[in-house]
Amino acid sequence: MHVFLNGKFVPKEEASVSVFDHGLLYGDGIFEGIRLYNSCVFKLEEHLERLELSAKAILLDLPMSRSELADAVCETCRQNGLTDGYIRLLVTRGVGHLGLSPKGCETPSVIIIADKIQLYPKEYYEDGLKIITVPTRRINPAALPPMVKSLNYLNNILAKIEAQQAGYLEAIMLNDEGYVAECTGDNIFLVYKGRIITTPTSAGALRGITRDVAIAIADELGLPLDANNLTRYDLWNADECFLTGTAAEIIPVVEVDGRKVGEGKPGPVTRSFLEKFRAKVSVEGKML
Ligand code: PXG
Repeated sequence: MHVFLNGKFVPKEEASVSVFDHGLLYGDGIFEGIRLYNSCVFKLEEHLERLELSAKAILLDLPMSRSELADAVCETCRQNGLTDGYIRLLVTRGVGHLGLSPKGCETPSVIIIADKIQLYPKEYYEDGLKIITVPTRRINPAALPPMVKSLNYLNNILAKIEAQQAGYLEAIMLNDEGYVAECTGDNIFLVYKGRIITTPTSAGALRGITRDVAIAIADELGLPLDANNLTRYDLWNADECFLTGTAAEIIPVVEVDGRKVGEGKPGPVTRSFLEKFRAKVSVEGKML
């Protein structure tokens, strides 16, 4: 495997960064997780746009233009002979001094890794996922906007560990007010009486690229969609529930906090979202 590292393709074993990189020292940097389906980089423009917005939010000047980044992403896939896979694009603050200030960091590092992806096991797409609310709250937007896809994922990792300790694969994170924010690496949707509802970014949800795709699918299916504050009660009493994310795609949820969602199996609306999603992945993006 070859990794794109600051303009060069280097073998995996030699792809290393300095211990003085603020990405390592402080989690100071940003990233995108992108999928490659059938030689199509799904929603590449949208991912690069979000990367630019994250960069602006943390006052980081991207050292490459959008088209240079797009070319580098595609070339990394080609160099590794991939037609399907997962792409991790990272931009760190770069090498600097010990100390929080990014002033001494002269050039951000750009890293692109393209590899095979480990999905949730197939049975979860057929039988659905059981999830649980965890004690760790989603970080307050006034502390660090959850819209920024930063390299600092400890908040989500703690929630993931709590879910795993309880024997679950995924966690629901609430915000400071007790409303549902999102899951650790996925957005959440519910279906209630023919309406589709997801949580608003103001509640602490990332503006997920897959979330936007699901919003477009709701429109195509002619289903009304709202981004509203949701409580745990709303999830417990939903007809259907599903998660969206680059890694998970669209995955049905059949149990929340020990309460069966709907019939306790993936519902027809979720299935139609998944079907529409699968039809989009190898066409709505940039071909290699
Ligand atoms: N919320 C959070 C907090 C995320 O990190 C999503 C929602 C879904 O967004 P997209 O754009 O992917 O639809 C994410 C992104 C992984 C992994 O390896 C997944 C994400 C981030 C980091 C790692 O599973 N998901």
